[in-house]
Amino acid sequence: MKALLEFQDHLQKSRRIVALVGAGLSVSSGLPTYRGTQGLWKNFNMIDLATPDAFYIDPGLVWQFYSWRRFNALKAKPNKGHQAVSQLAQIKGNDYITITQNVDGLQSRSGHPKHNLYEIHGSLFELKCTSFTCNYTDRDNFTNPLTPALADTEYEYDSKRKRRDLDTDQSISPQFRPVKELAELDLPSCPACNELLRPGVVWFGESLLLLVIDQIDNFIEEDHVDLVLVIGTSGTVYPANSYVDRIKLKGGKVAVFNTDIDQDVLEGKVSNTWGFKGDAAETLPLALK
Ligand code: BJW
Ligand code: ZN
Repeated sequence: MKALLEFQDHLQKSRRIVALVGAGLSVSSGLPTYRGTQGLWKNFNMIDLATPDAFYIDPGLVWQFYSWRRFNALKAKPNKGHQAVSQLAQIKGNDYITITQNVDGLQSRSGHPKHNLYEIHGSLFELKCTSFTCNYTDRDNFTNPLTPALADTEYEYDSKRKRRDLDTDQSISPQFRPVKELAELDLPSCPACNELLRPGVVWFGESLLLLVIDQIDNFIEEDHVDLVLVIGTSGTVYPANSYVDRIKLKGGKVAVFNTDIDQDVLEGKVSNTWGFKGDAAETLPLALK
């Protein structure tokens, strides 16, 4: 309780704030995280699904994975944690940014203003042409399924899940299971040049959009950031994980919202750091009010 009051006092006094968001925020909306026992990478190695090489080797497999992810994200609804973040973003305006690593679009759908939201790993609902000579990009494409062949993937997955739900009478962590081999002709193609389209997400080894990185760097460097909220992320992926240390080094305070938090943080032994353990969809609305 003391920690909560101290945090809320600092939140009130903070002029410039950053929120760094990860997959944990969407868990209570029904979407899995990446790592850990319930994570997306449990059954599949990310090297086989979320790298440019994976797409080059088997675009059909990778498209089935992303088609399934689009389908689940479209069914999911933003939760109270997304809403609390969006409200803070509305109130703080230009002195605030949300950096979300999530590609599910839920933060935006919860009413977050566009000008201070950065989706640094892209979006499941963006499509990009794979040709180097064509810069076709389709944003906010919510078509589902994207091609008739990808429809079968979703149907197969969904019917399996319903059956298993009925058997066990409990909710289960969704897992991706590709159902068939797909040829390039079955996959989304570019309306401008007819080459293969790819999901507009950032894979390992790929550069983040430099314009976005520059804007975030400017926000962090141009003036002192008083507070960084670290929400539902394992902090394993660069460059997202570097922002917290950069802010902390310059004297900013840190508040972590996660189901898994170091005991030292919880006991107040880490300087300038608060920890709020639990589902971020529940802890954020309480802490940010
Ligand atoms: C809850 C909860 C609840 C659960 N409530 N909390 C060696 C080789 C090649 C590259 C590298 C290398 N070493 C380093 C690199 C760089 C690499 C990297 O960082 N690798 C590390 C793994 C070592 N990074 C890159 O390659 C990046 N590009 C780059 O660096 O380019 C150079 C450059 C930089 C800057 C400017 C210009 C150029 C690109 C990284 C792209 C990451 N892409 C992915 C996939 C996106 C597409 C897709 O979705 O399929 O992004 S990977 C995946 O990890 C996804 C996520 O956004 C990201 C972060 O994951 P997140 O959100 O933290 O999830 P989890 O599962 O890890 O954690 C969930 C947390 O929630 C846990 O803590 C739980 O406890 C918690 N939780 N339930 C609150 N209810
Ligand atoms: Zn094209």
